[in-house]
Amino acid sequence: MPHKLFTPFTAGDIVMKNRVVMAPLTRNRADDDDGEVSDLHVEYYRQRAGAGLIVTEATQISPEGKGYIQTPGIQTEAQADAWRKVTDAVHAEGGRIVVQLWHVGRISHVSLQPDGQEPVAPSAIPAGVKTFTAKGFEETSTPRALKLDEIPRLIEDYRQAARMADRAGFDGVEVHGANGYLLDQFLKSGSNHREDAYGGSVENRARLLLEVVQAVTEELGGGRVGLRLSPFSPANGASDDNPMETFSYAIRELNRFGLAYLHMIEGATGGSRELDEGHSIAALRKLFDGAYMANNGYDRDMAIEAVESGAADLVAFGRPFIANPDLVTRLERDAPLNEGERETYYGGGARGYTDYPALKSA
Ligand code: 8OZ
Repeated sequence: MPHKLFTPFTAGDIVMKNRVVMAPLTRNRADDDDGEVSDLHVEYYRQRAGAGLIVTEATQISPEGKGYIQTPGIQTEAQADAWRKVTDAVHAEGGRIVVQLWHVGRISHVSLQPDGQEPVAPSAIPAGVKTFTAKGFEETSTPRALKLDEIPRLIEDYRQAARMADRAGFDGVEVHGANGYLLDQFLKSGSNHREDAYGGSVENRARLLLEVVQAVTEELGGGRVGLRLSPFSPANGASDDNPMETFSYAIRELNRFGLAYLHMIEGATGGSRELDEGHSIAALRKLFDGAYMANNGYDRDMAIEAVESGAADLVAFGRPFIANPDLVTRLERDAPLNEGERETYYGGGARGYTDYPALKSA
């Protein structure tokens, strides 16, 4: 009997050949001017199509949603048509792929924004973290607070991105609601000091997320939409006075959209899985009616156990997929894993991207 981790699973409308997911990984290799992906991306994702599902690197829904150099976009037809080559390659290998829809909010720098403007955020509070710009690693810029009458246009940007995702041939989208970017900035009290309908109470702080999910599910159907959250992660300056309350409310409300899955970063992003007293991923998961995708520091044994016990339906692996294009085969055979080279994680070309070896065929 194969481990359940290696058996098929259907999340909403997305039929996967196994339950190992390639987590979204920012790699900074898109064209910095037009935000288009290239043949290099086609090869990178094709090599990783053994995953049950690939979630692409975070991909901005608009120019103002960009916060790092050389990240791709999914707003224009040209960007969608460039992604089409990626989705065709993954599908030809029997894989499935969704695009992660991203707006960075305050995690940006004026040099990355249209006309050198300030980044936008729920409130004009700097994140106090760094981003990669043309000059290297720079402090993020102080943002300006979005005006109330700008919010409908922002939601339309998500809707347009969902349309372009469909045009590009993606199986669906994952809304990026995690890691201190725009939607997480609205959700969490530390970054949202608004006094209108989008700030203050939990209901108000969750409003933008729910309106974005509504727009995207109207375009694609709930069964083609996933969502990533990081309730307890301090990534990019995120903080909330009462994350159990905030996320219990948001997750209960999300049930009405019939989403394909909920993807949770179970702890500090890329770091500790330990939670504060009273914080519980299992308790939040229990509130969600759909498929549950676990992430953060899983190894083979943890993933097998999580799926076997029912703690998770799907497990997303991030860093191991950088250096192991055939990660699923390696996990199935309990084969050794390649080590990734940090210097080539962010930016560069084929080196450290498409040149990691697969296992030699038997
Ligand atoms: C690492 C570097 C830049 C961006 C995230 C999109 O944390 C990211 C990201 C990660 O979700």
